[in-house]
Amino acid sequence: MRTQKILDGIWNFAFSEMEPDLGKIRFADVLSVPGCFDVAAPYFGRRGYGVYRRSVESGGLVKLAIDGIGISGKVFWDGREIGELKYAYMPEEFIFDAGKKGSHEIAVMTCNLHNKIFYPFYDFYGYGGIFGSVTLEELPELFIRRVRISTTDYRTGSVRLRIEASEKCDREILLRFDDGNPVAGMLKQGCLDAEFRVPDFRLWTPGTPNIHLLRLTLGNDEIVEEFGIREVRTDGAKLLLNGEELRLMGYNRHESHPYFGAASPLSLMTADLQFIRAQGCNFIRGSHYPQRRSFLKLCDHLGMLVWEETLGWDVKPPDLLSGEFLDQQLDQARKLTRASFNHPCIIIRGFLNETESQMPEVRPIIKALYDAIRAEDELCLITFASNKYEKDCCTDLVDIIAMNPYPGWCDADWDTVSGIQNIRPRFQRLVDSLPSDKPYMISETGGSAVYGFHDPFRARWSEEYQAKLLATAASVALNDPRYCGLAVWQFCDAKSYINGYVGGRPRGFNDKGVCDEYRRPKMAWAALRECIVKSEYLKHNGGVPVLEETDLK
Ligand code: ADA
Repeated sequence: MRTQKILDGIWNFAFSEMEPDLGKIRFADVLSVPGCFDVAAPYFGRRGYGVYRRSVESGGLVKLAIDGIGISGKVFWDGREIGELKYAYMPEEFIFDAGKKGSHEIAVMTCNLHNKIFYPFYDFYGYGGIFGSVTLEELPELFIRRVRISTTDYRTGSVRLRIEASEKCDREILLRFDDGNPVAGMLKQGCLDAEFRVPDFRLWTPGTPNIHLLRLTLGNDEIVEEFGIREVRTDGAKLLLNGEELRLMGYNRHESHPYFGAASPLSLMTADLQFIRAQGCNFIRGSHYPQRRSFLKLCDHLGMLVWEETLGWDVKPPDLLSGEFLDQQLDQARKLTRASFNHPCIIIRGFLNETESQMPEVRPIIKALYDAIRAEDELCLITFASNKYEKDCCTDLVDIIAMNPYPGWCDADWDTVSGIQNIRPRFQRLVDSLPSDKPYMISETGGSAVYGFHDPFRARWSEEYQAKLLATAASVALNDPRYCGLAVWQFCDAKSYINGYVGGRPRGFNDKGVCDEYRRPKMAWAALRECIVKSEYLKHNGGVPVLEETDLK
């Protein structure tokens, strides 16, 4: 087996408002990795360059993996730049010659200044730092570069394996599923593309998230990859998991916490997902960026279905229509598909949240992004979340139609006390106007509530108003077969911009969380649970058990 060094821990740290010269930095401080430097004193809220450094014993050919940074960065080995981290949140890997065995210095220069990938107007905070684990593997000269595992027939447990070695060699490779006997395969020109039947296979579903292991041995290299056997596809307006109707219910979730920023520890992610699952939910939309490897692994093991997407939020022309913007979106789409290919939890890949999909000029962009993901993964479902509703001219280009309607909140007139009566008719008009030959889901809906603010007349921003709004929306979407899913906006309040935002961001937070930023449930939590327990969705949720209320106490 390859040995993997986990480099998480205490690193030297230096902050500078201007881009520093690495050779001249005085590392006067220390911070933790993973961690966001701008969540606590003395760097709270500051924007600039946060440089992390530590020493590591290693050498020879190595693979360095970083599970997400913010907002951008560069990686250095003994002062030499070995790679760029262009995209916030994106897991990245670098293979390079680390020199002679011995002590070396690794530095990660992060920068939390906004740029033309993460614009300052995005409705979520742009944290700085190293969000996920940093790991280093020493590689033999001939190594397994990549393995893709996809289910070709869930009824027989057949999988397609595509293996790439580091050299174009013709060599034997040993494959072993779980504790079974090793089977020999042949690499031709460094590649193998073949179908295998997994012995004693068990299907992956949200209720039974069975994980299989594939051990690959090539010369001195050996890796173990996890995978699940499951098929997700559409049939007319239905979504199918292993041939059975699947409906989705869950939340949009930001990586956000007052003390951790976007570097949530695994224990926090686990607590979030367990809580969401206990409500009977089976789905997370990882809004609005690529998801950490550790998060996806957790979802694989917990049986949580995931939509992940490129970073890009309401970018408008002229930037949207510039070739440069499309190139970076395509690059992100390919990278995220490659990074998460083997995770059974991923069912949907997306891009460009709330883009200008009413403009004919945007069609080629959507088509190009769809094709880029499809070229990497022939099976996943592909879409984007639209807020152009009846005016959207791109619904024919995707596999699932996904819309973000906000009746009851964003449709307020100056003199309306409540907009709740608008929800049912608005949902109905929208669903009637959409093509009925494809599955349709609500990828966002919601309203704000300030935790602890109560009002007997259900004033806007009260917990009562939000609870009523979400219960009304959920009772429609969870009981009408025309909806294959509902992702509530959002799981918990998430930091946005301190100086406010046109839609109203009191406290500097997007307050549409069903929990506050410390995960304390608002009234909407129980209201949604009640809807879920009574809904049609429960018959099609892939077997997720809803905990009794007594188990939640
Ligand atoms: C949009 C957007 C979300 C959030 C939401 C809101 O739908 O996709 O990121 O900003 O609006 O709270 O207004």
